[in-house]
Amino acid sequence: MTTRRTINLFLVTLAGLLGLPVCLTAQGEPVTVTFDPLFAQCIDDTINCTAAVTYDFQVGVDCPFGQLQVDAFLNIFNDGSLIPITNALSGSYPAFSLSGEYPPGQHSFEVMVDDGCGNVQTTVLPFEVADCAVSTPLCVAGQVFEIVQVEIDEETGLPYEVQSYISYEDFLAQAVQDCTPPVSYSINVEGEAVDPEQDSILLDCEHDGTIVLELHAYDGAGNSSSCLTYFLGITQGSYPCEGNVPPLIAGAIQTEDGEPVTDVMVALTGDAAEDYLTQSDGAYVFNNLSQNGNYMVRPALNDAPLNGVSTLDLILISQHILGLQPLGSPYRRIAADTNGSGHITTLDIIKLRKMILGVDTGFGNVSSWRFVDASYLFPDPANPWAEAFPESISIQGLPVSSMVDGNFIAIKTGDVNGDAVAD
Ligand SMILES: [Ca+2]
Ligand SMILES: [Ca+2]
Ligand SMILES: [Ca+2]
Repeated sequence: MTTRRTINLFLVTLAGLLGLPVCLTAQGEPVTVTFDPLFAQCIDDTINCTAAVTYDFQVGVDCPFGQLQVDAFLNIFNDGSLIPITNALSGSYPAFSLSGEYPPGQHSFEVMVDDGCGNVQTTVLPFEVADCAVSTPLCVAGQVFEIVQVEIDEETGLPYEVQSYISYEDFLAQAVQDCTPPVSYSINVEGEAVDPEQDSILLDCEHDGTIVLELHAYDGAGNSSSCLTYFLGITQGSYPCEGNVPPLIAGAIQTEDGEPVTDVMVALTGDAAEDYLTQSDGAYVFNNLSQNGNYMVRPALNDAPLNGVSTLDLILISQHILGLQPLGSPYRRIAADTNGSGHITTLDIIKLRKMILGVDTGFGNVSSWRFVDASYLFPDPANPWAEAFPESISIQGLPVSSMVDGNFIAIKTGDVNGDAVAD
């Protein structure tokens, strides 16, 4: 090559001396740029969501005394704008490298090599940065779930059994961060098919004891990862899971306005004796009873006789007695009978006034709360004493059905406008 270069210089010089036109065209062989195409580079900085890219290429020139010039440009997202990236270029003839941190997408470098002898070569080095992974989710383990839970229907006041769901949210300690959101999740019992759409599991009697679960996380780039967890399923005490479980008696205790009453002592007598104190849901349950057994349920609450009692109640009872504004329901009328005589008279007003004044401290003949079988239909709602209304529920020959409708309407004696506090 040295010889050819010398000859070129000699020919140019000679042409000048002879007065011949000098043709300053490229001398020597064309420039070559060679490289091995890069595979897709995976994000390795999940904070900045970039991949470290190193692109090697080799330059070949046939111009030993020329000033070799190598320029590099970045065509980010292949959008056509060429950004000079001098700092990203390293190496020396003939081996060079381009490097940098780049976001996910299709990009390319452009390398322009000028050998100083008039040979220029522009070469495109395409590359891709990809999101190849999603972080492993962190699972919470060891929770306890009852397979079936008893709830109260708000409209009917009836208790009913519902099957429990578990959600991936019950087991995911914290949301997975990813460079390609959104991250979604699924959950399945270990060994069962993984369905990315399944974000919860309806528990059934098969989920008894320790159940191992897989929680999967998916990023927007189609990657997934998973963690294992487990929960303890409890099927005991649920009818669907225990076909021969003894029947139960259950019910709800609410005011006429549908407010559950707390602290009612519900007494079960008959073939079993048991008490149940209602909580804020006003519900009670007696379990493990005998099929075909005979039982009676009677609620009782005799606290705070002045709860909900005010001079307004005196006025309303007076208006009822005078026929100006009759009390609107059989329950309101029972509430107005403060002396337990079975009708509403001025004696009930006198009794209530004595209590408001503190002369009397209790109703005496009647309890401060009374409870009527919710299924009872008054034959004459204007006269609830037309026949003895049921203040307990009797069950003869308890069937093996899951529930017995043992609901009661609660009445606060003396409170005829329903402002007594039920809980
Ligand atoms: Ca990802
Ligand atoms: Ca009375
Ligand atoms: Ca009242």
